[in-house]
Amino acid sequence: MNIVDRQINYDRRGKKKVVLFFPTPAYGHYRIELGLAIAVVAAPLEGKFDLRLVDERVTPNYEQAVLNNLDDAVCVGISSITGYQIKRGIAMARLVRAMDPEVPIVWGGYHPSLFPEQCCQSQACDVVCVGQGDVTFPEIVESLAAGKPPEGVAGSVYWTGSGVVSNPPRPLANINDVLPAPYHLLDVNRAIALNQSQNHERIHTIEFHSSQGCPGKCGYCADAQLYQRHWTGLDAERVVKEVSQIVKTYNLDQVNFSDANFFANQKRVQAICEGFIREGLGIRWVASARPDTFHRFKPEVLELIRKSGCKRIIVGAESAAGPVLELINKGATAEDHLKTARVCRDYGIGGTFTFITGFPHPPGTPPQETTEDLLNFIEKIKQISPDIRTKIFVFTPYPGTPLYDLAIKYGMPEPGSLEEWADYNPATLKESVWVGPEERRLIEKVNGFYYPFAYPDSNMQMKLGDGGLKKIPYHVLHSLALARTRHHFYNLPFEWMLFKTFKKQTFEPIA
Ligand code: B12
Ligand code: SF4
Repeated sequence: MNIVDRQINYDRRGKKKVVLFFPTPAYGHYRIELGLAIAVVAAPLEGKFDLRLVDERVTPNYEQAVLNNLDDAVCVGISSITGYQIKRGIAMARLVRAMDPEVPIVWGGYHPSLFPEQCCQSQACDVVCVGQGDVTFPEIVESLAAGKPPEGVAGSVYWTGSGVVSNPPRPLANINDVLPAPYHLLDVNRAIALNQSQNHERIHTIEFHSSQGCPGKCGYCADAQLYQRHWTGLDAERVVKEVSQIVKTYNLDQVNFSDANFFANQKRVQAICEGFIREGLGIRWVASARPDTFHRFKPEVLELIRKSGCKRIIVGAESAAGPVLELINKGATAEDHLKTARVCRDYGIGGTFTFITGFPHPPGTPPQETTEDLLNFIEKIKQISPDIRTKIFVFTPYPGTPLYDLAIKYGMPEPGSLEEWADYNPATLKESVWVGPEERRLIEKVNGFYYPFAYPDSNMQMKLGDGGLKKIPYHVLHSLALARTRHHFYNLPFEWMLFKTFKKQTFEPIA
């Protein structure tokens, strides 16, 4: 079918349902992080429409949960980031089309926001909500319910039989004007239960989004494109109130902040921590921090961060080589990473430092930093505190970022349609020209096995602790792994092969 053949009907007068679908976001094994995006965009429609939120990972019979509601649907909304989530979104869109070709399909999220026109060229998508959806999506729905396409709805782009129409962009909304995320529209208890049964989580953990955007300009990060380097945070009191509510409602032990940069404003962080302590929340929390700012926090604030339950910060260190840090515009140095590691150690705050290998460089030239170089630097961090987790990722250039443009310049082929983007993700980019198969295997070994065993965190230490014959294998693996990481010798990894045969799951989740 080509684009003009669609049987879409934008006149949705008399329809009452709004169906929102959150496809599985990533290929491979990830813990379930709530699909907050579809809840946030649905919030202003509560009470006016019959809302059906479906998460592929969580909702039982998710296909039927979408398809059974099409007869009375104003539209079906689909959320997506670049890569695998598109694949799953397209699969659902095809089922929707086959069942009822008239229902408009609206896409939103990072990827459609970067390529709205290209998305609308696909049979899987009629309308794109560009950027924040909290105001734009309700306006799209109201327009359809009034019998019209989203003509004039700022921030929307839509297909018509004669081409794609792009409305003017919508200015960024202040996050404080946005309604609280309606967790009750998602099946939170089931997501928690699934994380416990599938991901071996012993505690109740869910996500909270307390700010948006980031003033940073890291060359690989998609955030700047969507939020234009503008950071806004929910007022501290609102964070404390809403977090307290979800903690009580879902009997939570831990809250993971999914903010791009939770620690952007020291005063706000201080007030949030004071609020958590005042309310006696007694939870653990985890959030992302920039390596150049966290170690500059005042000692009394760092103390409050620990006291209020901060179990771990996630630090995007990415590299330790000056030229690479410059290339990626990190705004931090290797010394910043080490200082942040010392602060974590001194204040009893856990840390996960993430690194990236395989940044683009001109064909025929050597990389400015190899995985071996990263491993040398990781050793320095482990010497500061063995409790700090580390993880190396293989670089994937994300569209809308300067490093993506560089990768294209150096010869990376560019996907040309929504369907082609569906196969673009780190797990399938095995042919990445900047990281060979040997290096990939090395990364797999150190991430999932050698570092967790060589430098056991508190979980692993429990297993290594005294008593019982069962501890013996852990002690043997620990000694072997320690010797290997110290001497960078990973050939003939017999213990790793053995481990992989018996244990399906790798150690050390990021949070
Ligand atoms: C939670 C999360 C995940 C989760 C779930 C992903 C998801 N789709 O939510 C998991 C752990 C699986 C994940 C994995 C990865 N992630 Co991630 N992740 C995030 C994170 C931290 C939070 C997303 C979130 O929940 N935000 C809260 C909601 C409310 O905001 P939102 O999603 O932006 O939604 C708003 C709009 O986009 C829009 N909207 C969104 N959906 C919809 C749907 C409709 C119908 C409408 C109308 C509007 C709409 O309205 C919402 C409200 O304004 C973001 C960073 C960030 N802080 O945003 C990165 C981010 C989304 N991840 C990213 C990346 C790169 C990854 C990984 C590749 C990382 C890695 N190295 O492994 C992997 C693998 C992904 C893959 N394709 O294979 C990038 C995405 C870049 C891109 N071009 O898509 C981000 C932006 C990080 C970054 N700054 O670069 N991630
Ligand atoms: S600090 Fe993090 S969120 Fe901010 S620009 Fe860099 S990678 Fe993106």
